[in-house]
Amino acid sequence: MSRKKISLIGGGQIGGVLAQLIALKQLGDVVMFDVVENLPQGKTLDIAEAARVNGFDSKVTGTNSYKDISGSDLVIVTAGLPRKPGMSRDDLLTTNAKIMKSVAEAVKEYAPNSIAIIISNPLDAMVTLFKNVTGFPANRVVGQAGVLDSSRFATFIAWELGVSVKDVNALVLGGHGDTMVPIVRYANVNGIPVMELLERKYKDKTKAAEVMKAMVERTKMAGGEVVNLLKTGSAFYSPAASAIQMAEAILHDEKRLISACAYLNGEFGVTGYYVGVPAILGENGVEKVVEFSLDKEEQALMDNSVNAVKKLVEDMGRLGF
Ligand code: A3D
Repeated sequence: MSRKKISLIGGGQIGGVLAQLIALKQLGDVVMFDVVENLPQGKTLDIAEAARVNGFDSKVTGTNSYKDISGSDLVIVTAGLPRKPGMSRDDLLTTNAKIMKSVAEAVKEYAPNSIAIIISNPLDAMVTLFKNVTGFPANRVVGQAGVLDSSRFATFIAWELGVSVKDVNALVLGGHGDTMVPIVRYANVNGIPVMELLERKYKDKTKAAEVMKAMVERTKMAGGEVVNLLKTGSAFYSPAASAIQMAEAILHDEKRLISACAYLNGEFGVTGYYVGVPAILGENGVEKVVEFSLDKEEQALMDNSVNAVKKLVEDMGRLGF
C-alpha cells in the first residue's frame, strides 16, 4: 500500500509546522509548494534531515512547480499573507483572494481528486473562493478555524478551572472573525457544565458570568492577542496542529465531530455559504453537517456571524472574485 500524498500550498510559518507534524505522525509523504524560490526546498530538507532522529519514513520534499503536487490525496492551503498588528483578518481580502485564485486553479489542474483544507485568511471567504474556482464538490473543500477557536476556548477554561484541558469540551461556531460564537451552554468538563463549576468556584452567579464573558471575549480576540505579541506575523503552531487534527480525521476516516468551516445547504437556516459548524470529518471530507438547536441568544449571535461572512463574500464579489 502506498503512502498518502499530502501537498502543502504555502511553505511559510504554518506550512513548516504542518510538514513537520505530518512527518512526525507519519500521515503520508509531504510535498511543500511555495512561490519563493528555494524556500520550500530548504525547509523540507531541514525537516527531512531529522528523519533519523525523529524516526519517520515519510518523504518530505519542496518545490516551486505545481506539477509536483500531481496525484495528491490531501492539499492544505496556507498561501497568503498573515496579519500584522492593527489589521483585521478581513484586511487581507484583496491580496489573499488573488493568491487563492491562483492556488485553486493549480489544484484543480494538478490535484483534481484531492480533498482540500484551507487555512488562509480571511478564512470563510478564502474557502468559498477555493470551492468556486475548483468546482470541487462541497464535501471536498473545508476550512480550518473552528478546531483552533474551540481549542483556544477550551484552553482558557482549563486554566481558569485548574483542570486538564483534555477533559474540556468547548465548541466555537460561526465565522472565523470577531463575530465567532463560543457555545457557552454546552461547554463542559467531562460532562459537567462549565457554568456550574464556575458558579461553585465563585459562589456567585454574577461573578461566574463575568469570568465566562471574559473567556469568551479572549477566545474571540485570541488570534489578535498572538499577533500583537509576535508583531511580525500570526499564530502558526496552533493553526497547524488544528489542521492536522482535521487531516487525521480525513486520512484515517475517523468520523470525528468537530467544528469546521463547511458549506451549508439549509443547515442552521443558511444556504450557499461556508460557516463554522459541527461537522463529521471522514474519508470523504465533510461527511455531514450536524445540526443542534440554538437558544435565542445563540441564534442571534450566529445570525450576526453569518451576516459578517455574507458581507465578506459580497465584498470579495465586488473585487471581482
Ligand atoms: P507566512 O509565514 O507568511 O506564509 C505564507 C506563505 O505563502 C509564504 O511562504 C508565501 O511565500 C506563500 N505564498 C504567497 N503567495 C503564494 C502563492 N501565490 N502560492 C503559494 N504560496 C504563496 O504566513 P502563515 O503561514 O503564518 O499564515 C498563512 C495564512 O494562514 C495567512 O493568511 C494567515 O492569516 C492564515 N492563518 C489562518 C488561521 C486560521 O485559523 C484560519 C490562523 C493563523 C493564520
